[in-house]
Amino acid sequence: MRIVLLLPFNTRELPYFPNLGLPYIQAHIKSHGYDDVFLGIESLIGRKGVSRMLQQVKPDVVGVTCLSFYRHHAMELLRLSRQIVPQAKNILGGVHATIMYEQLLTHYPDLIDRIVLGEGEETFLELIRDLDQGSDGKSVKGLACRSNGMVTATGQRPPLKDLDRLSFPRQEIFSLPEFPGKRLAVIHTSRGCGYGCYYCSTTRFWKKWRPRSPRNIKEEMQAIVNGIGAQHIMITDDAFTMDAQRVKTICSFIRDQGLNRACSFSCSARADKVDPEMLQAMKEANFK
Ligand code: B12
Ligand code: SF4
Repeated sequence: MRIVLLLPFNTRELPYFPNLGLPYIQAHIKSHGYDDVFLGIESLIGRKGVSRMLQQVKPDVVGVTCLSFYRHHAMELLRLSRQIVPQAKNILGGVHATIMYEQLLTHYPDLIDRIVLGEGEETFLELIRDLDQGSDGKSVKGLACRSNGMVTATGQRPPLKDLDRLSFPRQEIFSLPEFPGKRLAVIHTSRGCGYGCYYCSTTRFWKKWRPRSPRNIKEEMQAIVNGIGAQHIMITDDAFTMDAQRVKTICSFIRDQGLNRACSFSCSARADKVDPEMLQAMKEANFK
């Protein structure tokens, strides 16, 4: 089974700053025995690079990620996939695809074969296994598709219970020569958020706040600093500071391991979820 995963071009996204969704999907299916998984970042390789990748790999499955602001680019990549590898199954995932699945399957019936709803690792793996065994994958939990001309969905899969079990996403893609300053890495230490602001998709998409353990985060940070020599790690959680004790534990191991001398860190936080003691610990751990 050969799989190409594509991150569409997005003029507002800098090429050295790709999001972690597809690297997580790639790492997960690779760790389950699917080795031929190729990641294409359109902002880096261009439309021509994507075409070349599809021609060379001749994938059985093309997966595209879709946020609202680059949804048109996502559809263009699905169209390109149809032209170059018409036999490949076109799979869409991501926040926009999850929330707007009915509209997308109604408007683009010829381009989209399946939409993976919500957290993608397990659903995509099951779908790939199903397709690999010659089945149509339509009954896999966590999917939407068209059946007999109607849009149908198998419902969202329950969120993963233990994020420590996920393989670390490949980080080499972030240490690209194009990056003009520090060598950057991106890490996600928790999923979801304990709040439910009405304008935000996070709680609907990720459900409750689910942290990884400090030990698991330490392993990934060490691998990032030692492996690619990252000089800055951006923590991209929605709600990194949800648990003050956990933040302090993370800051302690960053200091104890000397990671703060090799590397600086940054994160986002709700203004009401920080306190002076936490900020002091973060300063000592070289958060900028
Ligand atoms: C970090 C972040 C940023 C960072 C960096 C982005 C980056 N390159 O990592 C910064 C601060 C730059 C940023 C900026 C913006 N962001 Co932002 N950002 C996030 C945040 C908090 C985390 C992204 C992430 O790494 N997620 C973790 C990965 C693992 O999740 P994932 O990508 O969704 O992938 C999983 C599933 O979706 C699924 N999946 C995804 N794709 C695919 C594809 C296939 C084939 C399959 C099977 C599965 C699958 O499986 C993956 C693993 O489970 C998200 C919220 C969130 N929690 O996702 C908002 C979010 C993506 N941002 C959002 C927005 C609106 C923006 C801005 C437009 C804000 C603005 N007005 O300027 C800008 C535009 C940025 C740009 N790219 O040009 C919205 C998008 C909403 C939407 N309707 O699409 C989100 C969802 C926030 C929200 N809750 O509303 N952002
Ligand atoms: S606190 Fe932030 S991440 Fe959480 S629901 Fe509100 S806006 Fe979304």
